[in-house]
Amino acid sequence: MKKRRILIIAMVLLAMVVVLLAAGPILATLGVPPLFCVEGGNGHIRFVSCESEPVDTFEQHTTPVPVSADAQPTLIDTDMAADDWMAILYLLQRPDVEVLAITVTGTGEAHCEPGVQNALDLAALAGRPDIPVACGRETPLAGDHVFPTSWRSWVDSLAGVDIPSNPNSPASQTAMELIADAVQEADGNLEIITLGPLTNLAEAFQSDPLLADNLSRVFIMGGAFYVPGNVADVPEMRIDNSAAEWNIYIDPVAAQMVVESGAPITFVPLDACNHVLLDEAFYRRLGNDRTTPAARFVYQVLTENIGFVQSGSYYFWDPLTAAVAVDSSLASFEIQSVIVVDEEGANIGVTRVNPTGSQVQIAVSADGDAFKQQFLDVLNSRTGD
Ligand SMILES: [Ca+2]
Repeated sequence: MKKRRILIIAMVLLAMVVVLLAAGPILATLGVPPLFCVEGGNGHIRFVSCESEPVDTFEQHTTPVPVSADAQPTLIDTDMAADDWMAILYLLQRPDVEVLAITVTGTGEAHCEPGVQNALDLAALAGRPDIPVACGRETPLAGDHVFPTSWRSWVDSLAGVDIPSNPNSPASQTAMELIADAVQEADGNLEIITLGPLTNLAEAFQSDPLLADNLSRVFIMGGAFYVPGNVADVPEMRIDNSAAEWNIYIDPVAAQMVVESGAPITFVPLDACNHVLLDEAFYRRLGNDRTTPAARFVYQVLTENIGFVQSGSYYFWDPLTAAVAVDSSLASFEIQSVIVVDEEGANIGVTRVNPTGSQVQIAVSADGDAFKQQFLDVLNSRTGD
């Protein structure tokens, strides 16, 4: 009798296992994850928890990014780091942006000579080998702040990624002269997008203060208004300043000069950039969606820098700034009076809201998902009406 009861219980348990195994695939077709998975074989079957494959939350996109029929005259002022490369390619891939010139700031991450050559080569990669490129001065207007040496040599080498060389030479003008020429050419409708320290722009405004009055807008990747800065994040630099952001910190005198120039200014500071993480999910997504030389180049660069991608501290600083310049729906803004602390001391390079300052627009947050979709679409030339 007892044996029979045990046999019945064993049969019931077996039936339950069979039902669960059969139910798994049926439930999976309905999108319900299984409770457990079966591993092994040859008499060594065991039940384990199911490790799900990483699933990207973004769907492949086929609707082209709408673009305006009128191309916006634009000058890119860049310090030619990896996120600058992405921003430049994004802008060059947009038919509604007309890049008149690229000026390289010699006080930024890249040194002048490799920075200019890399900018020329990227322009050629995007089908615009003719864009004039020139570098500016290699020391800040005041002080001696510099980017870490290891960062500089990595970006000078274009992350070790080979792209075809642009046969064109650098422009015969200086960066300052290219800025002045572009202001004149655009006749009051030039946008300048700055992606590095503000040395070039300050020098141009110093040489001709009227330039600032003839700009449609300056978009600045820089500053940190309500969030911590990022210069203290590099241990080997031992910078005791938790509030300054790199681009402003390198040349605070130049930054303050630009802020008070009278030009209409939009800051895209860390406040907004912190909303747009460049993470492994995006990297994988780009890996499955790279149909143009620009998209393939960005994937190669991120592959070379995969540790940073996985670190959780890599943001789309410059690409977001470029995208916000074209599409203001990607961010939300405040109008504030601001200053840059440009005197030596613990707070040098800090950007502050201050009633005595100059009125500017500040991007305080950004739509990360919308940006990433648009960035991928534009890199892959999915643009249209
Ligand atoms: Ca930059």
